[in-house]
Amino acid sequence: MDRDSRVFVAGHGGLVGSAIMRRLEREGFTNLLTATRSELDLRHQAAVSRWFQDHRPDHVFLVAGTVGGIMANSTRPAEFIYDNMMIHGTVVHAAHESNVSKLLYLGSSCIYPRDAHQPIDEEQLLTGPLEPTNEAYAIAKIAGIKVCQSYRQQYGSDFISAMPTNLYGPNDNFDLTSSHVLPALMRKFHDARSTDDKIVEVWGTGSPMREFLHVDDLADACLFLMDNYSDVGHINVGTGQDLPIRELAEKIRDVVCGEAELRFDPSKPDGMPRKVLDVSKLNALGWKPSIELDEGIAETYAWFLDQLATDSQVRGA
Ligand code: GFB
Repeated sequence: MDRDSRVFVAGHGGLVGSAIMRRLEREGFTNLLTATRSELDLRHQAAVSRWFQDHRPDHVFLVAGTVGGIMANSTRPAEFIYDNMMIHGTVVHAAHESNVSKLLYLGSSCIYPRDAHQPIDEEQLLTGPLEPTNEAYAIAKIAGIKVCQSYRQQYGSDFISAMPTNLYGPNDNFDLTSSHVLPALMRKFHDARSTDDKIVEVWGTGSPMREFLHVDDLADACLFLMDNYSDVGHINVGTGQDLPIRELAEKIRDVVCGEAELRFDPSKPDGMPRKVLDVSKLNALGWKPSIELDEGIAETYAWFLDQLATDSQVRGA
């Protein structure tokens, strides 16, 4: 990407979009295009096509969508499938219509079968049934990959797909009903600091294994892929290392509220037993993450405290 390229970050206000914006600004990109939800409803094809005709982006990071943790996915499947299928379709189609030179579409590691062989390589897509707690979202994300591939196949569009593992970092959602595990536990331990019993409820059994990537590492990978990857197949983005939820909870406790006690609630869903990505394809291209989980947790909590102290603009807190 040239520094004067017109770059549209679809979803610039979210966890991922805001990290990509920070990175592009730091790299000296000057023609950054954004649209708030009230300016442009990405689910409406006519509006999206018109916006692309008016703004003429050269590069697009398609990182917009309705996202959430295990509970939001299980209880709001209609929103997850409708919003995401529409957004992926409208943006890719408009990018094709207005001759965007390259588009990067971001999916999720939940596209892989529940019983996938671990670590999960890219070839395991569509080889078995999906995890039921996020099936609707996963189907939309798989459709996004296929939309990009179909436009490449029929029109020669340079549209690529990256599948990140579970993400965390600044600008995450800390609302306990819709967030992912890492911000949820950070918030719960933070709240426990001001209670007498200091008990923190952890959903499920604590045994599911998860992999976590700092969103600044993901942003770095997205820029890297925009410049260095143009294949039809999707590519995994992660650390290749996972840990049980119990250990994650202990790590967060040690940073936020050392004296807190964990209480597991097995009536809440565990979800996928394990989903660690095989990242050898990305590593072979020369990319690796640089932020260790311990460092990332400490830094994210510092950001959370800073936000609370300054303007309280923490989603869900
Ligand atoms: O992060 P999370 O919601 O997403 O949950 P998934 C990960 C694990 O942490 C599950 C447990 O086993 C949860 O039961 N957990 C423990 C908690 N305490 C909590 C808590 O307070 N809040 C939350 N949210 N979880 C999502 C998918 O699955 O991952 C999406 O639903 C997407 O489709 C996303 O792919 C990345 O990893 O289970």
